[in-house]
Order: sequence, then C-alpha cells, then structure tokens
Amino acid sequence: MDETPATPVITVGLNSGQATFDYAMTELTALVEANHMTVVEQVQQSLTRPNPGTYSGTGKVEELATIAADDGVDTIVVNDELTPSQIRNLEAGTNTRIIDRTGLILEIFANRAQSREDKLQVQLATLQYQLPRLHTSASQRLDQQTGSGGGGGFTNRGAGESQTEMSRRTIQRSITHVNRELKEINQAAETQRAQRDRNQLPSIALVGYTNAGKSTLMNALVQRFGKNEDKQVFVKNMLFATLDTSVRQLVFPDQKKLLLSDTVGFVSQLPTQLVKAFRSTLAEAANADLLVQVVDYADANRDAMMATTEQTLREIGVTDVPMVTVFNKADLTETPYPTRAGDQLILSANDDASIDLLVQTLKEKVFHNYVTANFLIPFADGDVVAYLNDHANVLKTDYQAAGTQLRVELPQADFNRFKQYVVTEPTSNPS
Ligand SMILES: Nc1nc2c(ncn2[C@@H]2O[C@H](COP(=O)(O)OP(=O)(O)OP(=O)(O)O)[C@@H](O)[C@H]2O)c(=O)[nH]1
Ligand SMILES: [Mg+2]
Repeated sequence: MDETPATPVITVGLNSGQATFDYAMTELTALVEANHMTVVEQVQQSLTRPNPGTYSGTGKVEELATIAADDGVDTIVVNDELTPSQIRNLEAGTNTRIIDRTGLILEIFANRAQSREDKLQVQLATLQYQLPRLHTSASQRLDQQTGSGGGGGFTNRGAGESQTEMSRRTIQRSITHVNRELKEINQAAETQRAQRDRNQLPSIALVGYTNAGKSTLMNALVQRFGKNEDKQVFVKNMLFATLDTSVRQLVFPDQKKLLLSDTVGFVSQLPTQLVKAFRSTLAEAANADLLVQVVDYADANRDAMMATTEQTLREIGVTDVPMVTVFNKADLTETPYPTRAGDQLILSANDDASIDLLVQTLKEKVFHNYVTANFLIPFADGDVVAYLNDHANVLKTDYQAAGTQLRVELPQADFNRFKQYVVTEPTSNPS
C-alpha cells in the first residue's frame, strides 16, 4: 500500500455547453484519485472553444496561477487533451506542472501495469503520446509532465532514460523496439488462443466501463463453476483495477463448458494510443462468441458509459459479436432483481440467484449446438462410456445384455464421433 500522502491538484474544465460536462468533471476527479492525487479545487470556465494558445482564456490563466499559489498546489489537471504548446504556455503562465486528461490516464495505466505485456503496451502508448510533444524547448517541460512529481512517473518505468536527453529519433527507435517485443508476445498469445479454439469451447468475454463489476462477476462465476486451483481475479473500488486479460474455464453440472474472459475496462476519452496498444489484450473480446456488457446500474451516468463502451468496441473492430447486457449493482438501487427481459438482465454480482439467472442466460446463448441421443455401447468399449460420463450430460444409464445404454446430451461434434453407437434418432435441443 502506498503510504505517501496524495498529491494535491487543481482540476480545470471548459464548459462549452456539452451535455456530458458535469459527468466528465466528476469522472476526472475519480481519475485523479486513481492516480494517487486529490482535488483541492475545481475550476470551470464557460468558453465555446479552447483558447488555441493557452486552453483557458488569458484572464483565467492568471487566476489559476493565483489559486495554485494560494493553495500551495504545483500540479493542474486539465479535463481535455491539450496541444504541446498549450501545455507549455499553461505551465509557464501558472508556474505549475500541467497534466492533460490523456497524460493522466497514461500515468494511471503506467502505475497499474504488472505484466511484461501490459508494461510494454503502456510504454508504447506513452511514447506515441510524447512523440509529437517533443519540441525543442518542450523537452524540459515534457520531463516534468511525465516524469517527476505527482502520483505517476514514467522516468523509472518508461523508456528508461531521462526524457530530456531523448531525441525524436531515440523515441522512434524505442517505439520500433517495443513494437517488436510486443509482436513476439502477441504471437505467443495467438498460439494460446488458437489452441483454445481447437478445444472448440464457446467463449464469452466480459466487457464494459471501468469499475462496473466485471471482475466481481468473473470471480462469482469461477467460485461456483471454475476449477479449484483457479485464482480469483483482482477486484477493487478504483478505476482500472484490471489491465490484463484473464481467461477461466467454467464447467457446469451438466458437463457443459465454456471459456470466460475478463479484461481492461473503458472510460470516456480513453486515449487512442492506449486503445491501439491494448488491441491484443482486447482481442479476446473480438474473438468471443458472446459479449457480456457489464453496466453499473446504480450510476446516474450509465447511459453515457454504455455509449462509450459501445464506441470503444467499434474502435477495436468488435462490431458483430452478439451481446447480453448485465445491469449490475442492482442491490444499490430500488429496482427488484434479478430480472431478465430478452438480452438484458438486472442483477447483483453479490447475489446467488443473480448468478443463476446469468448462467441460465449464457447457456441458452452459447450452447445451441447440442443434441440429445440414446447410445448403446458394448462393454468392450468402456472408454467411450467413461468419456461420455466426463464430457457430456448423461441423463440416464441402463445396463443391458448387449452393453451400456445411455441417454446423453452432448455437443454435435461428439455426437458425430459416436454416431455408430446411436440406437434412436437424436432430438434437437435448443438450449
Ligand atoms: N454493491 C455492489 N458492489 C459491487 C457489485 N459488483 C461489483 N461491486 C463493487 O464494485 C467495485 C468494482 O468492481 P470490479 O469487479 O473491480 O470492477 P471492474 O469492472 O472489474 O473494474 P476494472 O477492472 O477497473 O475495469 C468493487 O468495489 C466491487 O466490490 C454489486 O453487484 N453490488
Ligand atoms: Mg476488473
């Protein structure tokens, strides 16, 4: 646990009449807190468009300088992505370190990244963010912006050298290098995925806004239907608790199996560099047979969050995967739960009946290729009986003179394998 006190900051936003302004500012506070900083003052300015030179109007810049000096604050966080010169001018005008929204999100990711792949992905996104910001006199500022101070800091974990010495060419070389390393890791991940595809298990991906409860749902499902040795995934009431993708196998009492994945959450204005860098992490969603969009039903901004999630999914090229929407955290609202209307569920991840309803819905969606059939298996082929007992839903077993008679619900592919033992026609099973 980080025991150092949170860095005090001032947040600044321009209100140009957009409907989502208040929500964006509230979210900015949550992002600030996720970066181990705390908002001591929020400054808003009504302005139709940002000042091209300084973002805020000139008078406001002076006011910010005064507020910062009075509050003893040396960091200002801006609600939008700024141009390199806006950052430079604002820093000079306010005598503070300026972090824009994109820089803030990149810092959070840099602090969260654990695995080699996550670190490389964040590093790539950060280098790409820095490249156009590397103007001659800006390098010093850049060092301040992404390096020292605040809750973040790439200097130690980023490209490994002081940003001040980093020429454009060095950054470009680093980008090439990181890309190459990521490609190698991705190939390994591709191989794993291909392996799983060969297992032919249906796959379901949990997607949605950060903090919606994806990991909590994953854990609830794994606890009941996972393997004993499966680890619980990390859950915390903070933005971007999860960065990497975990995949777990679920086995239901009727022997039906599926793969469930949990991945990084989304937020509005997720930097495009990050979305691109995390494309391979998010590929699990692109390759899924079904998406489960998890929504924080208790959040007043849930519609905007859903719009952001759906837009981000389009950005990573996920357009035609069927989706079930789970309105989670219903326990924090007055709405009765669990309920289902078509492909929408209202539930709570902390409630057993909710998990039952979710499982029933998921099974209905992904196990349509099942058939029910009667087999008569000679005693000499006992291994087939053993296989079916392990891999299929055995509904009835009778021992007869000619062998073991089983009534079994099983995937079409297994049915085809054991066709020779069938004694009556299979009846199709829709669920
Ligand atoms: N009351 C209530 N809290 C919930 C429920 N589901 C999740 N939470 C809480 O919401 C917070 C976020 O949950 P996570 O499962 O970490 O959310 P996530 O979607 O994985 O978030 P990221 O990994 O940041 O994308 C945690 O504090 C959970 O305990 C629920 O149904 N009811
Ligand atoms: Mg999570």
